[in-house]
Amino acid sequence: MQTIIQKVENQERVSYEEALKLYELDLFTLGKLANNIRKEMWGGKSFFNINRHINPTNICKDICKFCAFSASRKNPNPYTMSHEEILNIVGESRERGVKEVHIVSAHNPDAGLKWYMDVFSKIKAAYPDVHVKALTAAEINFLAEEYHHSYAEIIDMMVESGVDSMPGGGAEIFDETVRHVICKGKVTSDQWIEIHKLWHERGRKSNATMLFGHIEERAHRVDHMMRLRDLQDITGGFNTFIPLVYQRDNNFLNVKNFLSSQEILKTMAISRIVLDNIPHLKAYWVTSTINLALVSQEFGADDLDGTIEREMINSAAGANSGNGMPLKEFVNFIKNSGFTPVERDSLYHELKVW
Ligand code: V47
Repeated sequence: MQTIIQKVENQERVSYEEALKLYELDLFTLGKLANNIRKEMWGGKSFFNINRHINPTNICKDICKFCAFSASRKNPNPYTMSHEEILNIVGESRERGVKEVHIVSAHNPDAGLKWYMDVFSKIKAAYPDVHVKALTAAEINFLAEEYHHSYAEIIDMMVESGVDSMPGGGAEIFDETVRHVICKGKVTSDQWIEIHKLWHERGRKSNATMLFGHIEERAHRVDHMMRLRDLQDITGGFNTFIPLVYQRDNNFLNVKNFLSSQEILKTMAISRIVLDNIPHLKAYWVTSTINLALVSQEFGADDLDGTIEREMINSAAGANSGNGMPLKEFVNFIKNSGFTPVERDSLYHELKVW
């Protein structure tokens, strides 16, 4: 173990086996290693943005067992927003200072490709200064299959319609055996990687998530990180890694054991150590709770996402995020935990130190 610790301290890259072994370290030694990396990269800054999540439809042709958002017998309230509704939300949010809209939908076969794409050009025409982060690799795969296009063609349409960056959703856990159980039939791991690669090749940025704390094992998490690190070596297109803690309510995945805070913090710390080529690590307060997100700042995380305003995917599964977080409260949380809140834009340009 001492050799691995030495390697991390010398900022040498750790292997899959070494990363897995790091889980055996006590939490505080591991945290210190990750915190040193975080401090070297970002000092005491904690980044956030003023953003708004919009989830325009919950009608989905896929059946992911962990999902409580899509309309099903556990959530029998199907909806699809009109473009007018979405534009009104963007306009009102912008008035309140929102600079990014994060738009993610279910895979709705009745909506049409035009419904998915045209809303972005309408947003850009009305509010050119609002950053549009939209369409996960899972949605892109759905649109390509449903409407018989290549990924490259869908990505062309996104660029033409004004999508600025891609969110990291749909990655779940790359290991194929776990994926088969939790989200059979959805975008495969290789497809997810291929889509992000194509997006990066256009000079665009994206994020990468990992859904953990369900039926996966530590080895699957490390494997997930390794596959992302390999792609990032080639493209350099990921801005942020976002570990999403599994939420248990209203879904069809029968998980009995939930992660301890210690295991969540260890996973944050190991991801900071392994993903030496991804600049930011996001503690997504929606799924970790704000308390643990604040603690995560000392375990490698330098980004707390944002104010969000409204969130429907994770809150459907039990997260306390339905109404976002007031800006003042958010900023004070960061300050009171000893860090400097730095408002950023979607591409991590610093806008204001609060
Ligand atoms: O892909 C679904 C996850 C994701 C559950 O890119 C669940 O900046 C926990 O990707 N428990 C969507 N998670 C959210 C997402 C995201 C969030 C914040 C920032 C960014 C970014 C991306 O939510 C899905 C899925 O992995 N999810 N159900 C659940 N029960």
